[in-house]
Amino acid sequence: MTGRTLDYLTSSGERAATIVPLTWFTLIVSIVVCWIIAVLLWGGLRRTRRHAAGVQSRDIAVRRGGDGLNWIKWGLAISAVPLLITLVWTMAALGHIAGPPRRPGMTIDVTPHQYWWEVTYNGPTAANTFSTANEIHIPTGTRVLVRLHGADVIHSFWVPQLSGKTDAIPGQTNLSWIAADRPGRYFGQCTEFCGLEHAKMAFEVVADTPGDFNAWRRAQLQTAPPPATAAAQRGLQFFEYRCALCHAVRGTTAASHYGPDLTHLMSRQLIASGALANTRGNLAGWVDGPQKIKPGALMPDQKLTGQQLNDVVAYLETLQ
Ligand code: HEC
Ligand SMILES: [Cu+2]
Repeated sequence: MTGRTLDYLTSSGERAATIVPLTWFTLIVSIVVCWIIAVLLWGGLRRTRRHAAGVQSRDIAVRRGGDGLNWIKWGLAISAVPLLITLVWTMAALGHIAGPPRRPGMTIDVTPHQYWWEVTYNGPTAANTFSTANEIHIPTGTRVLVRLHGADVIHSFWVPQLSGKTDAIPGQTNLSWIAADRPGRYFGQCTEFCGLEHAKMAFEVVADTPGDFNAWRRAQLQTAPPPATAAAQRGLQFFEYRCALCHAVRGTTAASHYGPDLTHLMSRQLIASGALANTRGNLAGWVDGPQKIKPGALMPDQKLTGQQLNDVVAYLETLQ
């Protein structure tokens, strides 16, 4: 578990690993340069004070041919070296990682919406295709091509442990890619201001071993089983009449993709784009009053009776 960190000074995958040493190099060079400037400035100020006690600075004539110009020449020559190294290194790093991989091991489609992430895994047929939300599962050791589709406004896809940022622009498909060395959960965040709930538009990349990933994929391809208990059955009826307007559950009549696909809602650890842990209490709180949790989110408060809320949550809990 890597935790909810936007730490970009370490990496967990091939792509980020290419950028991190360059980040450290520029960071250290910048710190050293700031110190050198501070020390020279401090020395310079002391020298002038000593030499010119009681003399106004405007009275000191600038001497031509003095050693002042040498400082500038040397300063320029020395700073050109790290700048040149940074330039060449940046070009080399970009050459390695900027383009999409020529032979990606897997391709997924990610569509950021105002305030959540739709993730689609395309198979050869519709029965092999499914979509989920805010949790992107990938197998470790695989270069995964991410096709970013702009849906409404500009968003930006960023998983600091795995990759740099790529914008999703309406009417356009941008390409990014991610790869993870080891299993874990890697925090991601929208990094382009997209409206009221931009800050609560997070997601997670879950890297599984290839075996776990295939098991997960097989489970996601299943349609939802018919609910067994009376409460859950009432919940499904209510869901098809009230929530199907915006949500899909494969295996029922609910088929709208305006909001997240809920077929395997309970397989996700977080809901509402990372705003809440997926517990029964949080789920009930969200369904009843999403506007209290994410004011401005595009799911209106549902204003349910106690019975309706109970039934619909009982139904949601069957969506393993
Ligand atoms: C007008 C459209 C609309 C209706 C009606 C609606 N929702 Fe939503 N729902 C959304 C949107 C949009 C989101 C994503 C919100 C976000 O994260 O910003 C969402 C998110 C959710 C989530 C979180 C899913 C996840 O994985 O993060 C659940 C659970 C949910 N809705 C359940 C329901 C239930 C149950 C009902 C019916 C009582 C319902 N919704 C009615 C639009 C709607
Ligand atoms: Cu955003």
